[in-house]
Amino acid sequence: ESGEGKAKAERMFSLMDGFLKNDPISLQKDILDHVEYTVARSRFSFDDFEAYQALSHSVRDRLIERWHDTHAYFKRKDPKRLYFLSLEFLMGRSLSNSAINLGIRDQYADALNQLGFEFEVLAEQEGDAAQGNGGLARFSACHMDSLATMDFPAWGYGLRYQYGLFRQVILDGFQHEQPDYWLNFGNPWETERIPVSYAVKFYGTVEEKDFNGGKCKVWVPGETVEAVAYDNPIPGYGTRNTINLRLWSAKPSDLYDMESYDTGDYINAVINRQKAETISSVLYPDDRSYQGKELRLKQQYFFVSASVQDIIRRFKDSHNDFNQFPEKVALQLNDTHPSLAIPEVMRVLVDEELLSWKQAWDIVCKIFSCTTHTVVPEGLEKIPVDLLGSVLPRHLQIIFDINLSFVEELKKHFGLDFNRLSRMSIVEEGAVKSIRMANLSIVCCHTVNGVSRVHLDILKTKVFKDFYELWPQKFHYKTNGVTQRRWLVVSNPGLCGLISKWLGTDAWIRDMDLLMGLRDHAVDAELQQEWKMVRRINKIRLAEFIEAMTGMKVSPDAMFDVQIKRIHEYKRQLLNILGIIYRYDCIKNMKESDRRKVVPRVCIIGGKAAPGYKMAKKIIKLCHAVGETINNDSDIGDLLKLVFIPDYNVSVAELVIPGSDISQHISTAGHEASGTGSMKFLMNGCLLLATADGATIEIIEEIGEDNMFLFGAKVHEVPKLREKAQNHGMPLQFARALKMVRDGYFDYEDYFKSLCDSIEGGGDFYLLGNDFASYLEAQQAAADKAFVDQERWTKMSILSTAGSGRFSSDRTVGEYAHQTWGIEPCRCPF
Ligand code: OX2
Repeated sequence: ESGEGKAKAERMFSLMDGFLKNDPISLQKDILDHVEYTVARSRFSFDDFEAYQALSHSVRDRLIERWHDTHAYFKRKDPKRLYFLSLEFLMGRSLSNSAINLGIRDQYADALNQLGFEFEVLAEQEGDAAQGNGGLARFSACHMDSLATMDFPAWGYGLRYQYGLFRQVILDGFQHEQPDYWLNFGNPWETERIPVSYAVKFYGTVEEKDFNGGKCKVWVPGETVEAVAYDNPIPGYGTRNTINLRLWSAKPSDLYDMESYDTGDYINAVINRQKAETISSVLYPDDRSYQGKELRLKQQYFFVSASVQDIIRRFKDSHNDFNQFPEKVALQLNDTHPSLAIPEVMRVLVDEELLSWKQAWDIVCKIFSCTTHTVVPEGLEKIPVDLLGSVLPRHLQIIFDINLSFVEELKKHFGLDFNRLSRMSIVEEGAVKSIRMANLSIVCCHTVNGVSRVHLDILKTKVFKDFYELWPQKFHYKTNGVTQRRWLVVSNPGLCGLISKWLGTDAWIRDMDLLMGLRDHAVDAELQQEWKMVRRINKIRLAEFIEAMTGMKVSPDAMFDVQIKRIHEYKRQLLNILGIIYRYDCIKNMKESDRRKVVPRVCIIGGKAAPGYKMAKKIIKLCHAVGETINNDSDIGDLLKLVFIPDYNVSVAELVIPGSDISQHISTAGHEASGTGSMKFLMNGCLLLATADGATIEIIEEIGEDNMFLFGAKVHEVPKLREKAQNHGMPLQFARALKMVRDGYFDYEDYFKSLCDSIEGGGDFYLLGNDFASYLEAQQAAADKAFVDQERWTKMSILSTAGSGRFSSDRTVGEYAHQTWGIEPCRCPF
């Protein structure tokens, strides 16, 4: 810069005190200033919540500082950037994670102590940011953490929902949903960017205009909504890099329908404007069934359109040749939810930037990649053509045009194989003509990634078989991972300290493979002792939590057996509950002398059911009904307890996982694309009781079959077994447990009838009957027996943690960066 600009910059710089300081006095001053000036309370009188608010603003200041530096650095270096588009981000709480990643958690804890507060207690004040459903949304959150930590120049883009995932309230054992108006108490982590806003158009018509001797299309919208950016800094660990998660919120647009004001109906005109905001109001709580709803479509397009405009604006800030676009931009689609980005980029390039169709198409084919999380064809998103044509008329034309060339290519490749053409076409003919979003994504993305090795096999041989035959080179997998920063460092400080002590370094927090070093100490008596101690403290903490949530007292001496995840038939919580019923029945019929040999167990189940998913809701009720009987049976006492933890979310997981002995990942083989819960338990030294499904197959390779409890049918056996299940009866023990439910042993027999029928009358699609015997065996022979031998158990536990390195999202993101996105680290200097 020269002249006036330079003088101004120098003056600004001279007014700066330097970077924010992190010594205890500066931190205390900072917190108190925020109490006074941000929270507007007196520094002489404020409560825990106000202290939390002030504390998080103080942390936020530090995030913003680094975030400015990071983006200034990115701008200067102009590396290829990754844009990660996802309709869901399940971030959970931010305070501890941010303070730890900034490397100043302990300094804050000291500073707060001197003010008479405890960091941990204040951290509990924060609500959960639940802008997503489950695995897919945690995938986004873990990836953001890894991208920042590994210094990748990346941005996350999503939607800022006013209502996150519903709160689950249990009344008389039934799930009820309550809205999660999470912004009620403010959100100190976000920054509203009023100037960063874009008009997003809907409805209307497409007109043809003369242009340069030819024709061009002009979309004349019927509605315009403003997308306003909310920025959420994502700090990396052990680096100054702090990247951005930009979430869009819908606001009425100034361009909006001025006409209605002339009609005299002013009040209604204002109310109508207000309706624009509904686009970003609520997260859809069904995580794998899509009904082609108009609002959902508008949500998808809204966030995609704003993001694409933002990305193109950033590119144009420093480039004027779109041929360079693929060298500077990689766009990652998290499942098919953001796949409208494809026709949107085409539209902007052709209609607005006036590139030729061919030029635009070449660019599109180079920039997009996607991850699919789906295993079954029924889970694939479809949008009815009529709906798409009405909401996004120009996009429908573009999709048709893409499909036209695609079908031509197919004909060249496969000849006139009409069955194949109709299966592969982006447009599905039929009662309701629809657009298949997965087909659109595969056609336009250069890479399609599955989330585990077996998932890719299923994609290649079943779900996308035709496409695999056409483009084998497009299909890859990157086995999922989770971030050890949140799932170990934040949630299990005790174990974390122990690991660092025994490895002699905390470098594993950025390099999880180092955990392998623990293998050398797995049978060391001293480590075993310390390991048990840490795990016991975590169990006590969990027992206290259970008492606080449910009023039930459980003993930390018992084995804590946990299944926490969304409630789904394929995840087989029902198998777990029937196993518990069987165990209960056995204990009940035992002689007193045999009872003494029983390993006491606390079975813990948690998870939400989609509000419209009847079977899943019945499973929740069954869990409560069975718990009611068992927990109040004086014959049973402490030998068996069944606890349902309500309102399972990220923060609950952070508390439950470190305190679990065993965790269950028992989906019918071939149904869980990956599963990431298992990885969190594994890191925390909790043993897995699992089927060989999804990423578990790869976990077995890392830790060995001996260090977990494996059971059940294998993926390739499932189709045959299903046929068999149709024709054969149930194993005895299984039939007995089921009969107890059917006969009303736990009451509500009418309500549970359809649940029982789904197994007995419905051919047992998820093979509960088939897997029951081997499930019980794994539970009794393996788990119960192993638990009695605490030395062996602890060894298995240490080896689980030691073998979890591969399941860090750092590894996953590294593979994506290298193999799919073609991006390099860009580390902001300190
Ligand atoms: C989930 C998958 O069910 C799960 O197996 C996987 O680990 C996770 O995504 C992350 O990849 N919605 N959620 C998922 O798939 C869909 C669709």
